[in-house]
Amino acid sequence: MDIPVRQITADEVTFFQHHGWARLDALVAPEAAAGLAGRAATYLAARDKAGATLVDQAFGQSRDIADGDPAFAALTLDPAMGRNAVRLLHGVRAVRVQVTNLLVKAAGEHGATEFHQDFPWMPMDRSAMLTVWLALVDVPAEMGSLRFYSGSHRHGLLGRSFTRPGDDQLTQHPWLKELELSPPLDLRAGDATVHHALTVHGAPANRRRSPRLSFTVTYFDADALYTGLPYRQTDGLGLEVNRPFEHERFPCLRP
Ligand SMILES: O=C(O)CCC(=O)C(=O)O
Repeated sequence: MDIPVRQITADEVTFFQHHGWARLDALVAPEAAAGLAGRAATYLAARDKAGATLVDQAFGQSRDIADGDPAFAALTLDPAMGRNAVRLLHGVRAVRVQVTNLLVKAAGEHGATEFHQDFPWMPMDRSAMLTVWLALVDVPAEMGSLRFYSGSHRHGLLGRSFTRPGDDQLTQHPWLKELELSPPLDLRAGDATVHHALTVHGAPANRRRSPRLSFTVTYFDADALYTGLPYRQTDGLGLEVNRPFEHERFPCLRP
């Protein structure tokens, strides 16, 4: 299943580097997104709902979806996705896939996604990492499209969230409210947002009856070295500390 991905513009790259996030309208065609939404709904319906973590209360997940599904694999490994990620992550020669995921946020089942950074959990020795969040259905702001604190990616590691109640970034660092909060975004199916792994982001609860469905893929600097930090995804893979992530779990995309 071929899903054409457009090349991002120079203005989008500049906006991302300045703000730590960007909106990428029509990254894929709406018809392609609709095809992916059908597959996503099937996977998400079959997911294990037993989890009761703070993350599980914010959204449901089907992690590593590109490992088993050819359409999501093709999208994840599309050379255009790799080129876009390399351009956004200034100074990076190539990227590897860190993780792919399907997310669902359903009214009545999930609440808001608290404001957090993605990087504090990661066993990489550098923070050049980003996540593309692709709307698979129309996601008006009231369904919980992401919000970002612009420029927060320039404030370094701000600590982990989702470890205990009340550890969202705004509670830990009230000064973040001095930064500009991105506007509520009305996304159409096929539109995406992209955020740096140090950018503080979150999402309100879904206030509509239909579920918010999205696909995410996270890319990181292919030259990053493994630090050995305990992390469920990398534990037991046999990665060597201070060596790159040369492993089939982290396919490399070169522009
Ligand atoms: O979709 C959400 O509500 C949160 C997703 C997120 O935090 C991420 O993709 O990094």
